[in-house]
Amino acid sequence: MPVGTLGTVKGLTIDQVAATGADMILGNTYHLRLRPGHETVAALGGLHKMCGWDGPILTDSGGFQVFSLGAINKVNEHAATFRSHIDGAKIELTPEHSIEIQQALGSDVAMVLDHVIALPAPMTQVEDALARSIRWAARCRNAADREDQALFAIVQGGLDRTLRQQCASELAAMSFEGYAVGGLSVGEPPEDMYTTTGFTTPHLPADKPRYLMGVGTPRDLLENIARGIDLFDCVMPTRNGRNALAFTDEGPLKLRNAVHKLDTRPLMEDCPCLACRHSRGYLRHLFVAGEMLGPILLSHHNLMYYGRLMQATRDAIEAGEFEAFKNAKLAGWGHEPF
Ligand code: PRF
Ligand code: ZN
Repeated sequence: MPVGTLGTVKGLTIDQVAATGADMILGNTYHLRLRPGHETVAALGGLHKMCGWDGPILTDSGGFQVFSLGAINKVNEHAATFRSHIDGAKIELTPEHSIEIQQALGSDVAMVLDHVIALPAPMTQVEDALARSIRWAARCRNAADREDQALFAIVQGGLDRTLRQQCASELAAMSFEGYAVGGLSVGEPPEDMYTTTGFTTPHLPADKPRYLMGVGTPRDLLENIARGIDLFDCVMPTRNGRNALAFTDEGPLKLRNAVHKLDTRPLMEDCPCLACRHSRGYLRHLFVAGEMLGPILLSHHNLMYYGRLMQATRDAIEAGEFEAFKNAKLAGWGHEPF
C-alpha cells in the first residue's frame, strides 16, 4: 500500500498512483483527525470521494503516530492523551474514538488502537503495553459495528518470542478480519525483525491477511513474504523519491551525485513509469535545480518499482519459484541493499 497519510500520496495524482499497480492505499487517523478533521472529511463525502480513489483504503488507528511523533502526553487504561502538533490542543484517543474517526473517514479496513513503545524496553514495559493492546483491541472489536468496514488486530510484544506468540494467539481467538504485526522496524536490526515475523505468523490464521506495518526496503518485503506476510505499507518509495533516491534492480541510485550528470540512460531500461522516459542526467538536473518535477517523477518511479516487485513476487509464488526469485533479487541489490 502506498502511504497517503493526509488523503494524498505525496506529489502524485490519484491516476498516477493507480498506474503504479497499487490496489489499496493507506490513510492516517491521527493526521486526518487533526487536519482537516474527520467530520470535515465526512462532510466532503468520505476519504474515497475526497481523494478520488475508488479502490480499497486502510486507515491506521493513530496508535503508532501518537507515540512515534512524540506527541504523547499520557497513557492510561482509558486513553492515550496527546497534544496536537498543529495547535497544541489536548486530545484523548480512546479505542472507541479511534473507531469513530475511522468510521467517519469511511475506510474499508480499520486498525485497532494499539500501545506502541520504543525498543529496547524493559520486559515489564513490553508486557504492560502488550496487555493493554489486547484489551484495547477487544474494545475496538466491540465499537466496530459496520458491515462495510473490516477490522484488523495488531500483534505487539517486542522481540520476545513468548510474548509475540501469546499476543498472536489471544488476538486470533477474537476473530478479526485480518492481522497485523506491529512494533517492528522501530530501530532494531533487520535480522531481528525477520526472526520476530518468522515466529509470529505461524500463530495467525493463514486464511486471513497478515500485514506487517510500516515496512520496508525491497529486501524487507521479500524476507517477510518468505515468513508469511501478505501486506505492507511504507513511506520508503515516496519519501526516498522526494529525496532523490531511486530504487532499481541494481540497488539504489542517488540522483544528486555528479556521476549521473551526463548519463543519458533511464533509471531502468524496462520501466514504464513517467521518470524513465527521461535520462538520469535530466533527473539529476531537476533535483540540483530544486524543480518540483524531480520529486514527482522519482516518487512515481519508486512506487512503480515496488508495485512491479510485488507483481513479480506474486507470479513467482504462483509458479512455485519464489525462493529462486528472491535469491536473484537479493543478488542484484548487492550486499548493502538500501
Ligand atoms: N502500530 C500501528 N501502526 C504502525 C505500527 C504499529 O506498531 C508500525 C510499526 N512499524 C508502523 N505503523 N498502529
Ligand atoms: Zn521508472
